[in-house]
Amino acid sequence: MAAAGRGGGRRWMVVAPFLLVLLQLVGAASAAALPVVINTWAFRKAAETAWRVLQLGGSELDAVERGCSQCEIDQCDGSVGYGGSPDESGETTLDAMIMDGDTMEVGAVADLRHVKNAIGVARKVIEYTKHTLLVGESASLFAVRMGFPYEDLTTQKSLSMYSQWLNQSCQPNYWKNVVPDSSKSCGPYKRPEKVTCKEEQTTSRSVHNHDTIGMVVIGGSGTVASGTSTNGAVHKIPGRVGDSPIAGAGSYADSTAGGAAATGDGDIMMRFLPSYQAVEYMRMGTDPTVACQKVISRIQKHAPKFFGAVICANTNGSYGAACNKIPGFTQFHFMVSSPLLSQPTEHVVDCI
Ligand code: SD4
Repeated sequence: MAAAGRGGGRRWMVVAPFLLVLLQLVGAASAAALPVVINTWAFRKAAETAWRVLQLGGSELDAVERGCSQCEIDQCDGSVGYGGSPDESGETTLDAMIMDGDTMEVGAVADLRHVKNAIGVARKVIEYTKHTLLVGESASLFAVRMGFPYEDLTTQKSLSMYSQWLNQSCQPNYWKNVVPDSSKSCGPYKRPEKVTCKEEQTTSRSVHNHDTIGMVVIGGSGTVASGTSTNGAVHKIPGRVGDSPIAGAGSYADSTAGGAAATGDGDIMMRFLPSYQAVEYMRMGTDPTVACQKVISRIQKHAPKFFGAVICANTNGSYGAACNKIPGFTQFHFMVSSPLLSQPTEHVVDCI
């Protein structure tokens, strides 16, 4: 035994330096897990743009802004940027936010009209105001003062979506308990003389009518930034604002814990502040995938059929996602860029 022990000791002396080098390599590998860029859906060009910005020395906020702007330019899935999701009057309006996880500053715009680069305007809210959220035409005026062009967001596609919707008696829509019966005819709607509370009608949410970009960037030193951009929900009631521009709902960033972003039925999801909640779970040491799953299950308890997904990343560079399983939506695709991947890579999770 003793001889074996001495032999083991000699072997150890030989092996130790190699082991040390190996440990250093492993250390380097985990350090190399940063930076990380993660974004909702398979929006590859947005992921590539954000990653490139970081590689060229841009800040985490720059990466989020440019990545989401890319989707606004590309009109990702028709649900981001101009020419998508016409509201009940046929207009496209935009919601966006950006958050700095170092300073906890947020810039956001909601119901933004006539300006294409919503997340660009949101960034200007951080840079040039002491506010957090600007809305509607007043946000557009602010944007123009910041140098953004004032232009029509309507396209042939959004016009034809709108006229098709009018031709099908404005179905589906987001009204309930009104006269005339909103499940059969167009408005204008009014409150009925006598309120008979009916069961909540199912809304127009289909899996394919909204695919907001939400992005989280964790820089090499652990600085977190996050952001979102969307044109919201198709045929929404004018004035409707979703979860995307709301800090803690659409996204949340805190450089002492991590970042998260949400996509899906904002009218439901924003009631639960899922991005804030996910970051708080990660702060307590919960793995990002589990953090995402936990916020999805919290919403599920109240709204089992909600459409939605969340992405999560912590300051070590670990990441994950989760989604609520409903018919037609059983898997969620998202993009990840990291030094451990040779290129921005599409990931998929099974919904729970
Ligand atoms: C909204 N959450 O306005 C956004 C839309 C979305 O995937 O995320 N679509 O409700």
